[in-house]
Amino acid sequence: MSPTRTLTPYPLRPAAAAPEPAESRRVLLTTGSSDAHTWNLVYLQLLLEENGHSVLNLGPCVPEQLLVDTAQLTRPDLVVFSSVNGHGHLDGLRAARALRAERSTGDIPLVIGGLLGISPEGAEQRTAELLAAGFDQVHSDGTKPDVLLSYLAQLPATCTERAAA
Ligand code: B12
Repeated sequence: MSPTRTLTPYPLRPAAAAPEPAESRRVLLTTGSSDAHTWNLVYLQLLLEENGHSVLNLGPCVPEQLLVDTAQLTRPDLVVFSSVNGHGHLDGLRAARALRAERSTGDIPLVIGGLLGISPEGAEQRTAELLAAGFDQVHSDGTKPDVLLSYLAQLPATCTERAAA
């Protein structure tokens, strides 16, 4: 007869002290109109939400007009543009120009990161052009997305009445 097995539950650890909730900001998350990658968006959404922010994720291949219309409707505290297919430079220029051309979206903080080009060559020029088009921050290829958390922490909330974008 086989010996009786007793199931021992995992020893319960004392609950870790809950981290201080970050002051919630409303983030509009987008990618370029040519960019079909989605896991970058899922990752960024989870990272931001787990740190207390609300995220409206527009998904892949976002036309510039959809981005502008959504930004007008929801007035986010920050627009995060994520590029992976290497055309972030070109897509990002169009998106920034479209947002900056409208009075109602012209002042919304806007950052871009991920993979902005298809080669390291020309990175400095790409950054300069993206800044000139209206991005407030341009994160070079390989920058960890955690930088968004410190940026969000210093941004004023534009809308305190709604919890989500
Ligand atoms: C899965 C994948 C696909 C899938 C996507 C499926 C899906 N539903 O997402 C499919 C098969 C559809 C695909 C298609 C293509 N792909 Co693809 N794909 C990949 C792959 C293998 C993984 C990407 C991924 O999901 N990573 C996981 C996420 C979580 O990580 P991430 O994308 O790196 O994002 C991180 C950072 O970039 C950063 N980050 C992202 N955004 C931001 C924003 C800010 C502000 C900051 C600070 C940081 C940040 O943080 C994220 C989390 O750490 C990569 C190669 C690789 N191993 O990375 C190629 C890769 C991205 N693909 C590539 C290419 C070229 C393509 C195609 C053009 C291929 C083709 N000729 O058709 C097409 C794109 C079509 C299009 N219109 O966009 C190239 C891009 C080259 C470049 N940028 O220089 C890569 C790098 C492969 C390669 N080595 O050549 N792809």
